[in-house]
Formats: sequence, structure tokens, C-alpha cells
Amino acid sequence: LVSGERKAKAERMFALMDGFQKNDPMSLQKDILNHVEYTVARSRFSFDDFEAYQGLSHSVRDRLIERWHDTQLHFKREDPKRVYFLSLEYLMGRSLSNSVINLGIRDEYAEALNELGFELEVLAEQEGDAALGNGGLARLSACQLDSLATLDYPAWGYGLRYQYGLFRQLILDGFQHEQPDYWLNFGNPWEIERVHVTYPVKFYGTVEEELVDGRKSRVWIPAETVEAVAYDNPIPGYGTRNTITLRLWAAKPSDHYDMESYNTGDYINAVVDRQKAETISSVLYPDDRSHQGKELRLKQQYFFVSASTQDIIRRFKDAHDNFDEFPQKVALQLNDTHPSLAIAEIMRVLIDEENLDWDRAWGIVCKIFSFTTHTVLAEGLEKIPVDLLGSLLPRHLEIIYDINFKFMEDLKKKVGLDYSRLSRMSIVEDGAVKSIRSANLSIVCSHTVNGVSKVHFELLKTKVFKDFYELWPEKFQYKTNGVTQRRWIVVSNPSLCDLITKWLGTEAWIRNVDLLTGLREYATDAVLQQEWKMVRRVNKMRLAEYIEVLSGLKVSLDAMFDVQIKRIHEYKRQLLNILGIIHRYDCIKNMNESDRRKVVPRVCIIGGKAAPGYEIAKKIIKLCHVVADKINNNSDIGDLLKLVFIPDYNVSVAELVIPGADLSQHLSTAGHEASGTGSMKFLMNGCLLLATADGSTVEIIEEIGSENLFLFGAKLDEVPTLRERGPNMKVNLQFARVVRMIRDGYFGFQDYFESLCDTVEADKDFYLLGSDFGSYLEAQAAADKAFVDQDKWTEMSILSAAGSGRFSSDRTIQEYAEKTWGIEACRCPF
Ligand code: F58
Repeated sequence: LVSGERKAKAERMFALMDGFQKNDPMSLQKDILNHVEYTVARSRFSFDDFEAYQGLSHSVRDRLIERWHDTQLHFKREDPKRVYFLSLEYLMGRSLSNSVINLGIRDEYAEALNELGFELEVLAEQEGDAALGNGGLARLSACQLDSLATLDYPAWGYGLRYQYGLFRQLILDGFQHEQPDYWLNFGNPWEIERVHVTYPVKFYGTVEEELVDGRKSRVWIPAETVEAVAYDNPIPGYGTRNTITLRLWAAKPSDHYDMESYNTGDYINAVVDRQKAETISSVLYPDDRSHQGKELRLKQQYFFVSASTQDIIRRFKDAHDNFDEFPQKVALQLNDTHPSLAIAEIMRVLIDEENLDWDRAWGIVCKIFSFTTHTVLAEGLEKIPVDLLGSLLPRHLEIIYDINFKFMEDLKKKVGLDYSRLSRMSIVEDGAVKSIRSANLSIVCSHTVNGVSKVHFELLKTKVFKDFYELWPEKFQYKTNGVTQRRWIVVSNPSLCDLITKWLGTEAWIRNVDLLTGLREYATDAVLQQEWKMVRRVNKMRLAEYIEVLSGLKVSLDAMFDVQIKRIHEYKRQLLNILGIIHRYDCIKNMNESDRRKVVPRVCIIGGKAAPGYEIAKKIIKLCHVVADKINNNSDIGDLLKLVFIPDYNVSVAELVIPGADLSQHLSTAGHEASGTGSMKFLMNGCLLLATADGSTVEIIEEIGSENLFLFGAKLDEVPTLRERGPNMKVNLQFARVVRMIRDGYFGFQDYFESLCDTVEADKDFYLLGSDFGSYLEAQAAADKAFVDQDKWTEMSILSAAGSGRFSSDRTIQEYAEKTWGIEACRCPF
């Protein structure tokens, strides 16, 4: 009877609501105008592009919310095992185009807007990027969420809602300046504030021994409480109703904390003090590694972990009362070590709050966590000073000590008193600053440790985590990274998307990207080649227009567009690229007319941010600008060579640049890029790669064959020898010459570039620019040669896209689901 009543009520409500949102162009128009009038509060007779974007995005949001509610209800009913993806960083970029495409109503919206006198593409440009992350790791999280939703997995993403995302890069006189990213200033239609989903997060205080039920227990008496408020961002899947949640936490002052301060009688200061709580989620730390040991960073980590685990445990307890079932219902994925305090937090909750004994709690913890590392350098691993942790989270420190004590006891039984090994593997590092090694904690407590490419996996086994691999080989796996073809082809390269669909005769590749291999058979087909070239040319035109708007520079569409866009880092060797460009410039200048006619014209495009404290990276940016000034203003050079630095590189800039690139460069010294995902986006778009055999490039070669890309440089196993050999007496003359040009002040700023030049002097050249220079130039020459034969180039381009299926995040996520998390799809039936 009750359920009958409920059903009747639900039906009444549904009728009142007019059923589901309708998606015909007429209803969409009405809906957009209603939002302009009532949500944006502008007159429907007079609104500009931005207001139209706002009305439009609210209308899309309504449709997202419907599906999202249905999905959450379905998950609740089915109660499948869920995966919780914990990451401190997400680079989501823009949401509008991606949402309408994934909802399957792009064309309807485009038509509706046309009739209102607007263009969908133009309005989409009004949106700012959500840049809550630094680089590859953060964009990977965003791609993986898209795949989790599309593949119908019951998944939640958790993160922090930074008020300021990654800094904006402003270039003044060729120097990088950092500006705050006020991304929330104009509102964010893609999030839903959940004022009732809040959790208290506690800090500081002491641990005392108390008698609880006649048992001696350690009890944490915290001294500060901050409230975590949930902001939900619906993530729609493609070709499914499933819409999952990215839940981001914002810090707010807690009422509890309130009472105490107000009682002191100093009202104004109490209010001001209260507001300080919000600083926890105020700003994303840029990737300069100097934040290690900073209290605010640690606070962010725990704030995020505590709120997320409370939410996860609450959801579990809604349907279950026995924690032994927890591992059957919950998988917790640690995206790098940043959320590793979740381990200590779950132990604490199980023991101190749920009254489980240590062994039972430990048994549960060991079954739920999996850990993915994104670094190749042992030096890059995160450490938390014990003093800092002890003051901020005293009970967690005790728990980590206990975990370590038991681990060390066990280890001694296995490896004996090999003190050097014991000390390397210990979670606690005794050094000048006693610290917790987050990676060791994560490995000890996770059932699976993942690398992000085959090469990375080898490095983990043989170097970074060698001791652990020898102890627990079964824990170690790898899942080669991938990117989502929805954003990186369908959204960002619609003409290529249509062309692929036409030739494959189906759209199915958008959910099953392996079908792209079907393009192989047409790689030499003259008609496809012609159409492929046309699409590529239109994309180059778009990019050329962007460059002209940015810099006033007109570039030739016949030139090869050669792109390197990624964070600026010494190991990524943007300097090698610039030195190569100087060499090219120098050669052209010294050529006679007839040789000049044979030069393949190039437009070199570089973009990326340097961490604010990373001096050498900032000098690389300045060098790029002074070299560009010299080249671009030289009438001898003309269209044969141009150099452009694209400022403020972010996800939406990538969406514009990647489809327009002929060649892209991935130059990391072998053994330094864990995977690299930019290369995969270029590959999908039919851009040829010029790369070292590092990270995922090794697997790209397996898929497309080494004849379809330009490889160069020392191999992984040659790097140590080259380094040990020390100063290379026969340093490439060409290399010495270009470095000398900078040192001699040919580009100005002679003193400023001195330290940069020092980094590649023969005896200090850690990243081996000197020894790789010769083979780099050869690869560049091979690319020039290939470009002359446009039919051959197009064939290679088609084969690149055709071979990119393995690098879809759909494949990565499916592997995680099956081999690491043990979860199954749970598809919303409507
Ligand atoms: C990147 N790491 C790897 N870290 O460098 C890249 O090879 C890989 O493809 C990618 O992860 C995805 O697996 C990365 O982006 C960070 O940005 C950290 C953020 C926090 C501070 C330290 C760097």
C-alpha cells in the first residue's frame, strides 16, 4: 500500500513537472530564454553572448541533473561495488560542448540557437576553463572520469574545489608572470552546491588514553574543526543515461568553532577568524615540489581525505551494518600519493569510531586501496615531516607508526636483519628531517600498485620500488594511460569526427575506439587522402587565425605546423627544441638562394607554464621569446621559419592547437616521462610524432610501427652510460655553436641566459641535450623530407589516427575495473 501511495505521488509530481525535459529545438529555445530571464535575470529581449552562454548552460545543466538523479537512484537500488577515485587535481577544461555531445543533443541545441541568432561554437568560447590541476596527472583524471561514466561504472570522483585554480600565465616582455585564476567570479553552472552535504573535519589537539568500555583506548581530542561542503559536478557518459558525480569539497567555517570564539566577546575578530577556515580550499599548489613540508598543503590533503572518507562510509552504512562487507562494496583508488592519508584515516575511523580491533581494521584496509604512481624519480616522491604531521594529526601519526612497526617486524622475518634494506623500505625516514614516506605507506597498505606505461612499470620494478617489487611482485601492475576520444576528437575536431564516421560507416568508434583500425585499409585511398588533407587544412587555418590574433604574426598554411605544448620542465627538453630552431635559423641564414628554395617551411609553436619557483624553466620561456623576435623579424628568413609561443596554455588551448598540428614533439630524456598523454591526443588527430623512446611512446611504436613516426635519442638503457661517461669530448659541433650563440649575446640577455647555458655544458648536461642533439637533427631532417611528399605524409597521418585505439582511456578504465578494482558496469535503464 505504502509503495502504491508513493508511486501515485511520484506520478503526480512527474505530471506537474511536465515529465522529462524535452529536447526538440523549440523546447530548447523556450528553455534557454526562460533561463536568461529567470536564472540570469536579463531581459529575454536583450542579452549578449555571455548571457546567452549562461542561459544555455543552465538549460544543459537541467538535463544533466535529470540523468544524474536517475543514475544515483539506480546505483542506490542496485548497490553494486563502487569505485571512489581520490585525486587532488582535475583539469576539466570547459564543460558545455562536452556535455551537449555526451547527452546526444548537440545538433538540437545548435539548431535552437541558430534560430535565436546565436552560434553554439561562439557561445562555447565564452566559458572559462576549470583548471583545478597542474598537468598530465590532472588531465588524466578528467579523461578517466569521462570513461568511467561512458562505460557505466558506479564511480565517484572526489577532489577539492579550489577557489583559485592553476595560475594564469601572462607574458610581459617575454617573461612569465603568474596571475590568480578567478574562475568562479562569473558563477559556475556546472556545479551543484549541496548545502546539506557537509562534514566536520578536525585538526590539531592531543591524543589521550581513556578507558572505553573497560578497554584502554587512544582518543584524539582535536582542537580545530572546519566544515567541508560538497559541490557536485555531474559527469555525463556518452551513449548512455549514466551520469556520475565529481564531488569537490570546499572549506567553510564550522558552527561548532563559532560558539567558542563568540563567547570570548570579540565579535569582529571572531568573524574574521572564522573566515580563515576557507583558506584550506582556496588555492591549488603549482607543481614546484617546494610545497613539500608546507602545513597548508598537508591540511588540504587531510581535509579532502577526511570529508571524502566520511561520505563514503556514510553511503556504505546507509545500506550495510557489517564492516567486513566493506571490501565487497568499496574500492578506493589513490591517484598518486597525495590522498594517502586516507589509509590512516580509515584505520582511525574503524578502530576509534567503529570500535573494530586492529587486525580486523587492517584486514579491511588491505583489501580496499589501490595506488597509481605517476612519477619515475625516487627523489620526486612525497614526504611528510613527522613534526608537522604530529602537530596537525597526532592520532594519524601514531597509526602510521603502528603500521610501520608491524610492517618492519614482518619484514625482518622475511629479509632478516638487512638494515639498509629495512631502512629503505621503512615508512618512516630517519634523516635530518624525520619524515613519513607517502609512497611507502601507499604500497604497504594497497593491494595493487600501478604504473602508467610499460616502460614506467619496468622502472618501478627495477629502480623506484625495487625492494617492494621483490617482496610483493604480485602487487605490481601497469595500465597504460589513455585519453578520451570524446573530448580529443569529437569535441575538439568535429570535422575529423565526421570524416571518420563517414569512412567507417558508423559512429560506434566513439564508444569503441578500436574500430579506428578500420581506417587502415583506406590509408592510401586517394579520396580519403584528399578529404583528410582538407580537414587538416581547415584546422590549420583556425590555428593560424588564433596565432594572428595573439601575436599579429601571419603564418603560411603550407608550412609544417610543428608543436610542443606541455608543462615547461628541463626533462621535457623544450630547450632542445629551441636549440634545434636556432640551428635551423642559422642554417637558413647561411644558405644560398637555391638551397633556400629546398627548405621545408616551418611554423614552430611552443606553449606551456613554468612553475612559479622554477627559475630555469622560466628562462626557457624567455629564451623562446628572444629567439622568436630574432627569427620572425628577419626578412631573409620570411616564411621559411616562424616561432610562436602560445601563452596561458590550458585544456581549451590544447583543443584548438592539437587538431591543427602536423608534427608534435615529445622530447623527454629516456626514463623521465612516466607515460605522457599529450602524444596520444596528437596521434588520434592524425598528427605525426617526433619523439624519444620514452613512456608510452614505446607502446605507440608497437601500434603504428616505427616507420610512421620520427624517433631519436638515447634509449633507456644507454642513458646511465652516457651520463657516467661524463664530459663528451666530441660534443657535437653544431650543438656547441648554437649554445655559443646564446652565450655570446646574439639574442641579447647574455647574463640572464648564462645559468641556462650552464645546464647543458658537457660536464653538467644531466638531460643529455648535447649527446642527443645530432640524432634530434636527423629526425627533424627526416620529418622535413617526409613532409615534401604530402601523399605519403597523409598516409602516415591516417595510420597514426587508425592506430590510436589502444590509447583511449576507455581501455585503461576497463583494465582498472577488471584487474584492480573488481567492479562491474551498472547501467541506468531509462
Ligand atoms: C604526470 N605527472 C607524468 N604530476 O609526468 C606523466 O608522464 C603522466 O603521463 C601523467 O602524470 C599521467 O600519468 C604529473 O602530472 C603532477 O602534475 C604532480 C602534481 C602534484 C605535484 C607534483 C607533480
